[in-house]
Amino acid sequence: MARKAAKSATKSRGASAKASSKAGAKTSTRSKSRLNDDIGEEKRLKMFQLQLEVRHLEKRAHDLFLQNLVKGTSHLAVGQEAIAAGCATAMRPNDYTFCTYRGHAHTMVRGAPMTAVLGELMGRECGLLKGKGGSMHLTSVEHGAMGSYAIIGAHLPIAAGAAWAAQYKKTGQVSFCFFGDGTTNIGAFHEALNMAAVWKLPVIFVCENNLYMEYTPIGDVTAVPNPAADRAAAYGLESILVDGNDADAVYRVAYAAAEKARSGGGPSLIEARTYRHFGHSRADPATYRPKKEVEEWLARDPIPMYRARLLEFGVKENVVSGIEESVLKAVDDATEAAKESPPPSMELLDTDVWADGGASWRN
Ligand SMILES: Cc1ncc(C[n+]2csc(CCOP(=O)(O)OP(=O)(O)O)c2C)c(N)n1
Ligand SMILES: [Mg+2]
Repeated sequence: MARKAAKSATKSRGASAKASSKAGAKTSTRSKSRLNDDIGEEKRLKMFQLQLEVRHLEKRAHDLFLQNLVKGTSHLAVGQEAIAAGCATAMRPNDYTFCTYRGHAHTMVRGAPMTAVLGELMGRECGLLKGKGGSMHLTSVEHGAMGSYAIIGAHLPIAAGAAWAAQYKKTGQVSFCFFGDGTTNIGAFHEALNMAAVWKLPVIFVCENNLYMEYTPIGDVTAVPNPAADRAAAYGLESILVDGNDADAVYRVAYAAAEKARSGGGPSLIEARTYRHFGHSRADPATYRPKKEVEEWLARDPIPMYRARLLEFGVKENVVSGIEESVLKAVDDATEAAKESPPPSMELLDTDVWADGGASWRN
């Protein structure tokens, strides 16, 4: 649970109330008040769908790899879906997302089409980057997904730069920057946080603490138990620690942080505790993790927990299973469409490689 921000996030919000009263017709009166709280039914169903989309697309990517249809490596976020879904639901369409090589989830939840994501993983022309980027570089500027960065910490100053541009132009945009626990031990993390705090930039740093940096437990190499939350005070920021397997909790802290950023209150640092179900990358069977630890976290799988909450709050079983079926069908359709797309043609070899380096963009 977030220590402080969740409190401010639970203030009533008109926009979601309107949407949820419409969707509330599907539920019993008894449960209505629980379902249609500050989050509301519509946003909850959206978060459920987003989590499922990420889960099934990533499992499909794994299957396609076993069939030798996905080239190169990939880093799955299976188990971490609630963070992407909760944050995306708190964002406005023109907000920015910066993420790491573990970025399929963060790119998809901004609206990048499934076929284009799977096509990119498979190196096909229909891919987001015409098949020339692959798993670790998913980008969709039109959806606000400003790139997946494979150099640890590299994107934190870039996300702060985008926030500075938004502040300067007074656009009201917020920059969301996702990274892992291991990243908190690298210089760029501290440099970006310091600058962002000094300049009160509208940037939200989200540390997805999945307890491991590659094969090393973060606790073995870090002086404090909560690698991001315990360091926030060094930059004059409040300590925000949230259950990263609970989409509602993530949504609340992300929404509060975005409101604060948009109103000139400066950056936030959110630490979301979670766990990856697979190894670091597909080359890693993850045998270094204690069996009990794995079992405890699998029992806290964000998706079954969220499904149970929806039913408990009064959403009908057929509504929930309808979403599940439609997501599976969408992943099947996207897989077939991506398979039908050819590899990039030779003519594409030198397109989108250089930015227009001329005076047009400098001025
Ligand atoms: C500057 C730099 N150093 C080392 C690496 C190698 N490397 C790739 S992933 C990784 C671990 C990162 O762990 P974390 O930040 O917790 O992210 P997670 O993979 O758990 O999402 C490392 C050290 C790198 N990519 N960049
Ligand atoms: Mg990690």
